[in-house]
Amino acid sequence: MTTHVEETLVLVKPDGVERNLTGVVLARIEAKGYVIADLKMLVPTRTMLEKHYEEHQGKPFFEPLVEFMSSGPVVAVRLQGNRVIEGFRSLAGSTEPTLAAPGTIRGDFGRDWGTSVQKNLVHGSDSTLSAERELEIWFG
Ligand code: RTP
Ligand code: MG
Repeated sequence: MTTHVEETLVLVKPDGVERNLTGVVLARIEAKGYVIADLKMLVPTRTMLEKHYEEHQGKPFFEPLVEFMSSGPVVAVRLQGNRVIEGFRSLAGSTEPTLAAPGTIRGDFGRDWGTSVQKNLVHGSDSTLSAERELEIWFG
């Protein structure tokens, strides 16, 4: 497969930061060989989150999600690497920790079992378009 260097936005969500899993997430990212090009910790504003999650506006989990994401500090990472968009999502594992494979971040550390899938530790952009849009929101 040809080299295809991309950038993506990774977030360690408030549950990940609170549970002292920031280091674990960064270690897995670095072990995979990805480059941390920028990194910061912040409590995101409602305005940022409404933009970030605009595709989910109107869904029943939107409000609780915005509430949760603004409940504490988040670590935002600008990540670079070969096919890193898909690659990071495979490191993260399935959205629902119940179904996430062992060896993935959510599979190994996720505890948000059941119907509400909110505290799943990390976010990763899902396409080049999303990555560009989201990096603009979080890093300008
Ligand atoms: P992410 O955007 O966080 O990387 O996760 P994803 O692509 O795997 O999941 P997505 O469908 O984009 O959903 C974004 C986040 O919303 C929360 N969520 N809750 N049914 C629910 O209660 C529900 N569905 C999604 C999760 O925090 C998910 O990561
Ligand atoms: Mg998503």
